[in-house]
Amino acid sequence: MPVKNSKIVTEGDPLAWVMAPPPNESEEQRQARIAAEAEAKRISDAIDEELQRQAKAQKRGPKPVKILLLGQSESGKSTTLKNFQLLNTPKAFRAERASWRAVVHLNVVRSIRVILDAMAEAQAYHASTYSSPNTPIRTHAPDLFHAASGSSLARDARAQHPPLTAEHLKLKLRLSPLLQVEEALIRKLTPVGSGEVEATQRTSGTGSHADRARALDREIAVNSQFAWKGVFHRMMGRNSSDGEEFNDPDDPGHVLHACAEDMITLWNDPTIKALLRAQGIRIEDMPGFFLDSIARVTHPKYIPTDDDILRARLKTLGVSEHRFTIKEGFTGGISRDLRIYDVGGHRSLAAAWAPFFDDMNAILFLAPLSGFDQVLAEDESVNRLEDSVLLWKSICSNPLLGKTNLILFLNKIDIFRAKLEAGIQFGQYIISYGNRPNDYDNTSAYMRRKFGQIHREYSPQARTFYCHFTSVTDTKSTSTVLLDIQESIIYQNFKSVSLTG
Ligand SMILES: Nc1nc2c(ncn2[C@@H]2O[C@H](COP(=O)(O)OP(=O)(O)O)[C@@H](O)[C@H]2O)c(=O)[nH]1
Ligand SMILES: [Mg+2]
Repeated sequence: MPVKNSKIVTEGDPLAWVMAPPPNESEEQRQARIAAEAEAKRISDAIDEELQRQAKAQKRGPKPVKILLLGQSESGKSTTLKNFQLLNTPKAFRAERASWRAVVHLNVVRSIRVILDAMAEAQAYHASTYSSPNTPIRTHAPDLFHAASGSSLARDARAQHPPLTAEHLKLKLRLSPLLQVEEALIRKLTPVGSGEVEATQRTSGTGSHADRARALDREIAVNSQFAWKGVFHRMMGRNSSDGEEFNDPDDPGHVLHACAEDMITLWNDPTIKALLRAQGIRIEDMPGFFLDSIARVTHPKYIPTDDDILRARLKTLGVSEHRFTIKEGFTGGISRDLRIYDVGGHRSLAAAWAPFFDDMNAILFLAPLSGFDQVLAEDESVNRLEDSVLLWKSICSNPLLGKTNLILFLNKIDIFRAKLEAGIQFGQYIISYGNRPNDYDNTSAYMRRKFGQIHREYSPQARTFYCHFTSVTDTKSTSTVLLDIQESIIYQNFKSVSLTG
């Protein structure tokens, strides 16, 4: 405690005696002493401040561990984030279940719309060949699901459109209310003023190719800052998490429920299946595929399962940060902050990634192998897998990221496998592969080598290549990989802290 009045010497207080100024102090000495005391106080205060700061920092825990998710649109970034949530905060993840119900419904309606549009195209084709057999077949391909160089194949196949019966057309008519449901759901997800959205209003629907391409290419996108989950929570009954019926009369789920049987009939119809095949459309590989579970997901008491939430597709725009606290044995019981950054949007938003680059502990890069026979929705001249390779190259070679751990997920291997098994030729799209065997083992190993080579050649300095074959819609296998990643990143962080002192 500073001595307030140094002239008073208290008997029996040795400290006061030591601190007391000498009895015959000159003015000069007094000034020097006061200056020395002031300096001592300044130092003491500074130490106190530092101790307080350290105590606060200790309360906050050590520096957070940051992981950035990167990859082209639809590569599986948001799905990976959902896996992190399921792994670290399962209760919070499940509390949001009911909100995902509307997204699943939107996905169902979208798939049905793809079928209805394919039917419209078949009708238009038959009408035109009937009235004028020489009318050339229009081949504008909504190439989301078409072969990159397969337009001519698709054209030949389209000439074999199976004709639709009156029964089909009746089904089509009965399902038309679903289109209004889609609009209602989109309106709820993107209310006026919810910020930047890329709303997919259905075009007036003349059934033209241009309309169809527009409708297929443009997808509803929600700004990551918009609390869309709250919108759907309000629609539920009080006990909805226990399977209580959704009690809002405006709930679009009612129309879906009423249309369920017709949707099932349509999806299982052999002519419709042949029609989709002829047009080169594989709905089962599209994001948000639920047509094999229509009865379940349109049930009035339906609450999405973990798997459903992982399969549900909702495109987000903007960057969102998600925080978790990890308490694991391997951290010695200390809790660590984990922050995951999900970057939504198209390639054009890649510039928005830059500010998040330099202080990341790791970048988790997703490259969906299944995209080998697809082109980008935003640029039909670019093959999706090739785009992933180029993006990977730019991340590897970025000098700002020279010291960042890069973890590669060669994703969507389930769809990749299914495509190879369906006879789609890898070498037809990835020319350098040539005519090597069209099986999973050879093709996947080839791509792993390709990505690894780029990593080796373009990294500013040598670093380890971490690569996993994943299907991030599979929670079980993904959780093992993510746990491993979390642990090793945290461990590395500890290592670097202890090395620097
Ligand atoms: N079958 C399958 N679907 C996947 C896989 N990864 C993601 N998806 C689906 O692909 C769609 C797009 O994924 P999303 O995470 O939204 O991609 P993002 O645009 O990168 O955030 C979603 O419907 C996912 O359920 C996968 O490994 N297998
Ligand atoms: Mg996303």
